[in-house]
Amino acid sequence: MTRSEFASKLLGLKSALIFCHVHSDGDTLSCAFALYYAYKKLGKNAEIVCDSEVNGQNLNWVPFLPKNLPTDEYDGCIAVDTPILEHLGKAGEFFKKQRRTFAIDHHITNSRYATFNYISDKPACSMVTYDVIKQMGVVIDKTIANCLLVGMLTDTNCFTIGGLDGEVFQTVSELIGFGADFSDTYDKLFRTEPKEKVLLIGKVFSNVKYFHGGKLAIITVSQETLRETSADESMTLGLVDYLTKIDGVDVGISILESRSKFYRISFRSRFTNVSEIARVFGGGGHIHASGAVLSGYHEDVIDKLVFTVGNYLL
Ligand SMILES: [Mn+2]
Repeated sequence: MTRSEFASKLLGLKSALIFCHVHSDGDTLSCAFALYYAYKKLGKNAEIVCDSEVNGQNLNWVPFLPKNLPTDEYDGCIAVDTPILEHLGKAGEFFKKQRRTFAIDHHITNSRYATFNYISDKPACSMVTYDVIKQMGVVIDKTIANCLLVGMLTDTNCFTIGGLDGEVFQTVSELIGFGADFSDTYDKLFRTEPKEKVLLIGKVFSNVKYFHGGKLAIITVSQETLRETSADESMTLGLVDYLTKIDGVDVGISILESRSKFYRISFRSRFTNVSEIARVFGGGGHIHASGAVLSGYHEDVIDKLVFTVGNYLL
C-alpha cells in the first residue's frame, strides 16, 4: 500500500487509538505523541495506550502518561514501532479484535499483523511517522516536531550509529524548521538522569566481570540491585553501551534479571557480529547490538554466554 493510500485511510478515521510497544522506548512514544497531536490538530479524538510502565529514565519530555489498556472504542487503532503483535502486550488482544487496524513501522521484519501496514526501512520509526503525518496534510507544529525529534535522537543513539545517510540530517533540519528545539530535547534525553539510576550505575559497574583476556565484559542487574537502589527496569537501558567503551573490550553483555531465573540479555560489540551470538540463544538483532532471553541459574547463564562468545570472538 502506498504512503498516500495509507495516509488517506488514517485521515478518514473519526478517532484514533494509538498503541506503543511494551518496554516502551523514546521512538515508540515519540511516534505515538506526534500522531496524537496530529489527530488533535485535525479536531479528532485520540488516545495513547502502552501496556507497561512508562516512567523512568529520559521520559521527562513525555507530556502525559498513556493508559495501560484501552477503555473506549475508537474508529481505528494504530500501532507504532511494533514489529509483532505480541510486543503490544495485553493491549494486543484488544488490537487484534478491532475492525480497522494500522501499523506504522521501520522494522522490515514487521509481520504485517494489522489490516493496513506502512513499513519503511529508516533508522527511526519517527521518520516514517513524520512522512505519514506530512502526507496526511497536517501542518507540523513545534509540539509535533519536538515529539518526532525524540525518536530520531534515541533510536540513532544521538546520530552515532553506523549507516546513517543524509536523509536523517535533512529530516532533523526540517523539524528544526518547524520549531523543534534541538538543544532542549537533547538536554532532557541525554543530560538528565534520575538519582536512582546513578546509584544503579555505581553498583552495577563496581562488579564488571571480564573474560577471554578482557575482550568480553559482563554486567548483571539483579532484582536485588534494583530494589536496593529503588531503580526500575527502564533505567537499565543503555548501561550495556558503556562496556564496549572499556579499553580492550570487544563484546559487552548485560544480564537483566527480569524475574527469578529469567534474564533479558543485551549484546554490544565493537567488531564481533553479536547478532549471530544472539541467534544461538533464539534472539537476534543487528551486527553490533542484539538481544535474547535466557532462563536458569545465573552462574549457568554466565557459563553459556562466555562459552558461546568464545566461539565467535574475532
Ligand atoms: Mn524504533
